[in-house]
Amino acid sequence: MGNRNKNTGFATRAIHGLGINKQPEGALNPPLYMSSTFTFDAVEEGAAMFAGERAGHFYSRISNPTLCALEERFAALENAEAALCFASGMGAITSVLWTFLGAGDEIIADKTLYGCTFSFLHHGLSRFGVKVTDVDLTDPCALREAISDNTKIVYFESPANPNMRLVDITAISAIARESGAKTIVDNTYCTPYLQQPLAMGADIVVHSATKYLGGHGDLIAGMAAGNADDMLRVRTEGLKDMTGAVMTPLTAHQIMRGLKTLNLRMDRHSASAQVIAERLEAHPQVREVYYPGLKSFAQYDLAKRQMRGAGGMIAFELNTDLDGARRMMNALDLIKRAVSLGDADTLIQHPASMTHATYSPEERNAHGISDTLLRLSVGLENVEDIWADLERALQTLNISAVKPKAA
Ligand code: 3LM
Repeated sequence: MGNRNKNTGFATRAIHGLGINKQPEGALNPPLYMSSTFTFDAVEEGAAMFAGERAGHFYSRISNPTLCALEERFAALENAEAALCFASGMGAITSVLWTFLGAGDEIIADKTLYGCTFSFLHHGLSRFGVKVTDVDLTDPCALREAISDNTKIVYFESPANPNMRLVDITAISAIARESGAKTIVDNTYCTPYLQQPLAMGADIVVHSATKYLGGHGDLIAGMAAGNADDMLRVRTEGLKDMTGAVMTPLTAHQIMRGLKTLNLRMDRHSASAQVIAERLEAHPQVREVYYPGLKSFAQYDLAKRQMRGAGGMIAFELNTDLDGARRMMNALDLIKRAVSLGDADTLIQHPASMTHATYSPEERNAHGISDTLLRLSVGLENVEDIWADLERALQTLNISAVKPKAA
């Protein structure tokens, strides 16, 4: 079978990949190769594989046919030459960064990052002689001023976890490229269905596949995509030798199942989040809503330019203090109090004490992460049921504690 799906639509590629490989026994789905090692017909064959002179699988920390099936399918979705699977999103991020950074190099990162990514940069990489510089990448001029010959990587999330700030991927990638640095984008919040950073000039995308790619809250996984040379280096350096953060074949299989409905789920997450964001914005107990699909969102035009839809994540602040916010969250019933995101189930969490507790209070303040910010991952339940739960919980707020809405 040839490369028959190269010009097909996203949903078709999510289900069939590029249609290059026919499965054994006529199976519809790729088989699960639960094998840590692969046998050689002769020692010379093994030696040639170890020397990189012959293609083939010989140990599942390096490659496995089930993982390769997912890698091929995911590369087709990100429009990348190649992709790689990892044991977790952090496994993807650390394997990629360990590959391309060394002592004396600099990484410029946006000010707002997922808590463990921030921690890896500031409490991990920086201990090994890598200079970590935080720059407000929502302002391309700030990157132009900060970037130097030592800068090897420019790294950001868009939208950023948890406050939804967007970064202009085209503008930032162009500045990084002029200076010889690679741009790496964490595309977890959007998935390749809503945003394609590589097409906008980025070099590598990383994902927590734990979220929308898996989509059902039942696995931990990571993915990366980029050009074939970069992905080969990450496979043989960062992944094989430095982290060993290898995905299991069963997880790869579950993610391929998740991908088959990715576009449907993302459309529904986005449509429901739009309704919830608009109703939150109009609610008297809500002070501020940060959602790229709202006209009031500071970067609404940029969102329209670089995202196909606004996604399922909303950040918001209530017209009350932290105790009031906790009371509201504890009153929720259908909506579950949990970290993670992108599941069929709607989840709510408090970044300052949970996902972003890796920042000190001073750092959160300096990095635009308010202590009263709440984060909602809008799931796939009926939107009226999600809203009914929120509206009821908002009513439990003590009216006398309400502060006037900011002008
Ligand atoms: C969370 N986030 O609730 P894993 N990149 C982004 C992420 O949001 C995450 C990762 C990478 C959350 C996890 S907090 C203890 C729970 C934008 C994870 C890391 O290694 O697959 O968890 O991905 O925001």
